[in-house]
Amino acid sequence: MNDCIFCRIVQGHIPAKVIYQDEHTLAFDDINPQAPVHSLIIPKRHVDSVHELQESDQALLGRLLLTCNRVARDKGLSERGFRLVANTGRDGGQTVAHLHFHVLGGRHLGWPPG
Ligand code: DGP
Repeated sequence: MNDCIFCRIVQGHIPAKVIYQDEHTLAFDDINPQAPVHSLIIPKRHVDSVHELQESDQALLGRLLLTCNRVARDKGLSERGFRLVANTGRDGGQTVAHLHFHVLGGRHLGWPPG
């Protein structure tokens, strides 16, 4: 998708601070961090959101969560913990229509979210 910001990051057309990538996933730091650690984990293939995931995406979803875990570990969050967020749709606060998990950590995170 040419008009998708995250597809353009996957293609290398928009710069990003890439932390990790494999065949199917890409992890990079959020441009507008909300915590000392704030990274985004995305599938390289365009999927709009969690809502569009299919049965056939089971392996991709597993890979995405493992990449989240790897990023949290590499960012030093294993001991104190972290939060995974997948904002979905308008009420969920999703602003970029390319499936992504936020990995947030490095400070105590309040609950409930706003
Ligand atoms: P969400 O609101 O859940 O859709 O989160 C989208 C996030 O994407 C938001 O925290 C800001 C981040 N973001 C938007 N554009 C860019 C970009 O061009 N580069 C990077 N690194 N992050 C971006």
